[in-house]
Amino acid sequence: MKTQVAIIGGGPSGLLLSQLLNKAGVATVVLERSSRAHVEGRIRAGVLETGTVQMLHEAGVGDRLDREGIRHGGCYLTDDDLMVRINFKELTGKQVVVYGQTEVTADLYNAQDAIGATVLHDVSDVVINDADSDAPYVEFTKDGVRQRFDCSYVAGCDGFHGVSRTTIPEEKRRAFERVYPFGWLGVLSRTPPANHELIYANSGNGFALASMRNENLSRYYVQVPLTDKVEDWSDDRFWDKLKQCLPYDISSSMVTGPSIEKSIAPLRSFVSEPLRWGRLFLVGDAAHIVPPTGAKGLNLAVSDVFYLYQGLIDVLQKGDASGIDAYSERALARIWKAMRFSWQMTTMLHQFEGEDSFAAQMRKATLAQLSQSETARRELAENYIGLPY
Ligand code: FAS
Ligand code: PHB
Repeated sequence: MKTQVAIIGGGPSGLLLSQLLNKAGVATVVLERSSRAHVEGRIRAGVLETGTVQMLHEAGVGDRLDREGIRHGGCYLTDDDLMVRINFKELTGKQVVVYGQTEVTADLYNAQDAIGATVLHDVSDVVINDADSDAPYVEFTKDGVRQRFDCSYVAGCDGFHGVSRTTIPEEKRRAFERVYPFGWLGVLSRTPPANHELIYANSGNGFALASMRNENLSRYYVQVPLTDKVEDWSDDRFWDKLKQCLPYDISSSMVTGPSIEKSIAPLRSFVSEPLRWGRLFLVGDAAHIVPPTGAKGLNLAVSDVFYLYQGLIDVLQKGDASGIDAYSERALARIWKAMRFSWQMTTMLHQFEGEDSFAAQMRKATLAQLSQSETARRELAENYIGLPY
């Protein structure tokens, strides 16, 4: 079987790339390890940058987002009871949209159905062959049958644990990593959000995040040691911890309820360079991971797609390879800025085990600086709403 672009991974980056390429007349196949139900059931990111909203509209999946997405003109950072509002609209003229990655994925799948795109689920043993030649091909097993697609290019959209990154010979790759000594315990509950805008809380009891999906679906996180397991955390224990981290004005009035989802995600900062090897391109989490403190993970995957998709169209339809030749350098320039912001937000808001009193004072001083300096708030706002592509 032949296609023009073989896309490994049917998460948001793979689906968005497939949608944009197919809309331009480029043939693709998406090879996804999991079932569609499993992919659509994942609960992950919640905040979309302006650029992401624009890209989803360009892909033709912006209608429900416009109807159901919640526009946020700001967010709060807190230090115990000190609440600092970062007014995105006033400081940057822009805002973000709260719309879960779950919904983005569902919209992309429905759009792929509508154009008859080829998305194969439950594939296994994907192997990318001859990526450094002019005739790459991918092999995989589907329904017990070993199959092959010959293609012109391969997009590795298969996340941190996929096969694409490690298809690039180790000696051709450079990895940069910081693993944080804590994770986020996340809870979804059918309760009204504790606040109308997100709260990133730094407190003597650790970090917490109060987010949402809609006016009756709240998403919360608390910092937990990496050794903790979900079964260690009853709902009551979670709500007690969350309330210890949030400002009293918020915790004293918030509505709690049974969790409908509870999971622990580890935090790491990671980049693998370069993003290209021959005719293989790495996209999204296959190339980089950010701690979710800066709400950048999904949004970076989308900007990678922005930098790659037009280049693939140009080389396949006009023979112009300048876009794909520039992809790695252009995408990495934005990736590293988002990496820095996510690392800064994480170190600014979390307690590190064994840290000395000086570190705690630095966190307090950073929050105090934000509360007193419009310049400091503008720098944070510019990064949070998303740096230009
Ligand atoms: P994804 O990991 O979403 O998709 C990769 C796809 O490839 C998956 O469907 C996988 O099944 C498939 N795959 C893997 N190996 C394969 C193989 N060998 N063959 C075929 N298919 C294969 N970001 C935020 O901004 N905010 C958050 O709060 C947040 N929370 C997160 C929580 C968790 C537990 C995780 C893991 C990530 C979180 N992220 C968050 C980041 C997340 O949203 C990613 O940035 C986003 O999913 C990136 O999309 P993709 O690059 O498409 O990768
Ligand atoms: C979420 O709503 O899941 C969310 C929001 C902002 C973040 C991380 C997660 O920074």
